[in-house]
This record gives sequence, structure tokens and C-alpha cells, in this order.
Amino acid sequence: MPEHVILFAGPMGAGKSTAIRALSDIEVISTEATNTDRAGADKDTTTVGLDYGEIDLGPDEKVRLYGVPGQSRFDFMWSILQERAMGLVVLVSATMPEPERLVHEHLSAFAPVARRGGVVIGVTHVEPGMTDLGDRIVQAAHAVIPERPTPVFALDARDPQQMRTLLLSLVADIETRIAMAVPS
Ligand SMILES: Nc1nc2c(ncn2[C@@H]2O[C@H](COP(=O)(O)OP(=O)(O)OP(=O)(O)O)[C@@H](O)[C@H]2O)c(=O)[nH]1
Ligand SMILES: [Mg+2]
Repeated sequence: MPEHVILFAGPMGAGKSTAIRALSDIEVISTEATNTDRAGADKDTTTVGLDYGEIDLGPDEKVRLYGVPGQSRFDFMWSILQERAMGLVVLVSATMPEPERLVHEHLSAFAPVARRGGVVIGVTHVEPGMTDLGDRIVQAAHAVIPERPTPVFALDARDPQQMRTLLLSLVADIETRIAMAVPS
């Protein structure tokens, strides 16, 4: 059965664990601990290990969803998982200072996955009137991946329907790339 490995990256509080919970068909495996960094994100818990969920997109298409803890993106276990991953979701919250800088940082950390497979960016906590934020994020993504456009979605990580739209567009992008790849 064909399967995809998708990584969810982004800073603390962006909504990675929430997004995986919204998408997963199975009970999510999550290693949450008490958040001692209230300045980083004002919430009760933070992910210290990984999040893991699964979703079936069709009778024989399984997607494995892995959340990368915001602070440990350079750990060796993520280098290993990065080799298997074909897709990357970078999440960032619009309420964070300089979301475009955070996108640059987290996309750079997983650029090999984005280049080999596909990537989408999800911006959470978007309020009306944040007029040029989308453009700034598009530019930040272009600086890391200049060879093709990176889609940017405004979404609520708690909303399964919106998360599904993002995931389906990522998987479609990956499959197009595979279908059109030059045989080696
Ligand atoms: N109002 C609002 N809340 C959101 C939105 N997206 C996510 N959230 C909330 O924002 C918080 C995000 O927290 P997590 O999902 O724990 O974030 P995380 O990226 O896993 O963070 P770490 O594990 O600490 O790196 C949760 O309380 C969500 O319910 C959104 O678009 N609007
Ligand atoms: Mg988390």
C-alpha cells in the first residue's frame, strides 16, 4: 500500500499537535509535557518528543503524520525521519513576532524534504486586516525554495476540513512530482 510520510514543522504554539489531532484517523500518539516556557507560547503543554497520527486518503493511500517539536528540529532523529519524508507542512502563527522569519528558519531546516517532495505553509491565528503577511511569507519561502512557488494557506489548525484541504493539496503536489519524475 503506497504511503506518504509528512512532517509538520514550525515554532512552539503554531498548532502542529492540534493539526495532527484534527487530521488523524487514529488516536494520536503525543508526548506532551508541562510548558515551562510561557514566554515562548502561552499554553499548558508543549510537545517534547513527537506527535504521530495516521490518515487514510483512499482505500490504499495511507499518510503518516509526524509533528516535529519546535525546539528540537536539529536533533538527529529528525535527520533520520527527514530521509523518509516526502512532504513538509510548515505551520506558523500570524500572532508571533516576525512570522516570515520563523517560516524561513523552519523551512530551511527541512529544505531537503521540500525540494525532493512537496511543501505547503499554513498560517494559523489569522485575523482580518493582516494585509501583507501573506506576501511576506511567500517571499520568505521563495528565498529558501526559489525553484518553484510554495503555497501558503491561512487556516485554523483545529478545523479538520481546512487541514484536510491543505493535506490533499500537498499530497497532490507530491504525486504530480513522482508521476513526472525522470526515471533514474
Ligand atoms: N484561535 C485560534 N487558535 C488556534 C488556531 N490554530 C491553532 N490554535 C490553538 O493554538 C494552540 C496551538 O497549540 P499546539 O497545537 O500545542 O502547538 P504546537 O505547534 O504543537 O506547539 P509545540 O508542541 O509546543 O511546539 C492550541 O491551543 C490550538 O487550539 C487558530 O487558527 N486560531
Ligand atoms: Mg505540539
